[in-house]
Amino acid sequence: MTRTALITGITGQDGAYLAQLLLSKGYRVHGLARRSSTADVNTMRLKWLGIENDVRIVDGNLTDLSGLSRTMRDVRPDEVYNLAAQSFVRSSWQQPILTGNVTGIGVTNVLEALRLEIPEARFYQASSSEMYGLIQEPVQSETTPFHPRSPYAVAKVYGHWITVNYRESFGLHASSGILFNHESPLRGIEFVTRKVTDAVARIKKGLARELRLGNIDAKRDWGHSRDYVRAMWLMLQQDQPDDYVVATGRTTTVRDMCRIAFEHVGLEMDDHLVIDPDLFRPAEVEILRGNPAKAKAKLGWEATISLEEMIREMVDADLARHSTARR
Ligand code: NAP
Ligand code: G4F
Repeated sequence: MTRTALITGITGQDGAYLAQLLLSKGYRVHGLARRSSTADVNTMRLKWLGIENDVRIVDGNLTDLSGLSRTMRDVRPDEVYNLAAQSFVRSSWQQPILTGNVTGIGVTNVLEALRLEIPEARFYQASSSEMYGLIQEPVQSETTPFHPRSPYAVAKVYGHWITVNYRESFGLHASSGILFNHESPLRGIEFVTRKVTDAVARIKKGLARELRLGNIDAKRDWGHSRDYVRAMWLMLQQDQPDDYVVATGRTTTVRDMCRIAFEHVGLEMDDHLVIDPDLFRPAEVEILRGNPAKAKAKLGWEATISLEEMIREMVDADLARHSTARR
């Protein structure tokens, strides 16, 4: 039997890689996408992976329960992956209410639509290591208490607990992946890794001279999106729903990640890096480091792509983009 999946946020980084993974496993893939006047740009990531004609896009928004219910009824997915969110931490101070409505309450909208229309379907929620915020343990696991530090993280804590609550209240097969930072050549340009690799490529090509960053002492546990979407799928193949940390277990400063990118093209980071106080955040998550032991033991999941390999892949992709882009 061909299985059917619905991915909210299919136009985002993870949505694109997850769609590619599910298609390779023979799934019929539907993706919820919000209507946009720039639909051609919106599907840029699916085009990059060469799968834009293999998925069916459904119009919808996480804030619109009636549309979500209709979609569940029409598509009748076996698996629902809720990846849609206002996902940029910095924007969440500028748009706290929108972030709460989409990243928080939006999860309840998807769960309600699922519970009322297709309660037998399996559900994945994209939880985040940002929920640990002001960390309560040096290495964070599924049992580490949360202390969110941004409106985004507060909304994700809500989304996480409503997922647990629907599992416990209604017996839904609802799992939550607490994913640490993961990146790729398809990462949005506003996030720090892609901002760095894009700037390095432009500097190398003579299109720019400097890179402006905020807090380069912050540390993150960075993995690759291609590895992390595999963990999402594995969670929904288990007999029992559960929560899992997905991480590499290694933490690196923004400064050292940046140095890897500059070194790859033979440039000196200190010749180009400028610290801009305006890019510091009202409250910072200084350090994250995850313990993926449960994912390894129960899902057989492990990260396979190192930070160095990933940053080099991203720089090469940005160099290629700037070779073909019009100046
Ligand atoms: P992303 O590239 O920013 O993608 C977000 C997706 O959500 C996009 O497809 C976006 O559509 C969609 N979206 C935003 N608002 C929406 C709304 N109101 N209704 C419907 N769709 C909406 O994020 P990502 O990196 O792929 O991350 C996927 C999920 O994992 C997110 O929930 C994120 O918060 C979470 N997460 C990410 C990481 C990470 O390091 N990447 C780590 C932990 C958790 P448009 O294309 O129209 O903007
Ligand atoms: O790349 P970032 O914007 O990612 P952040 O805030 O860690 O959030 C990402 O990962 C979360 C998982 O932990 C996801 F839930 C979330 O959706 C998103 O995908 O920033 C990383 C670090 C921060 O400490 C930030 O202050 O880099 C620091 N940074 C320093 N200069 C910068 C910059 N970040 C950005 N985006 N831009 C800068 O110029």
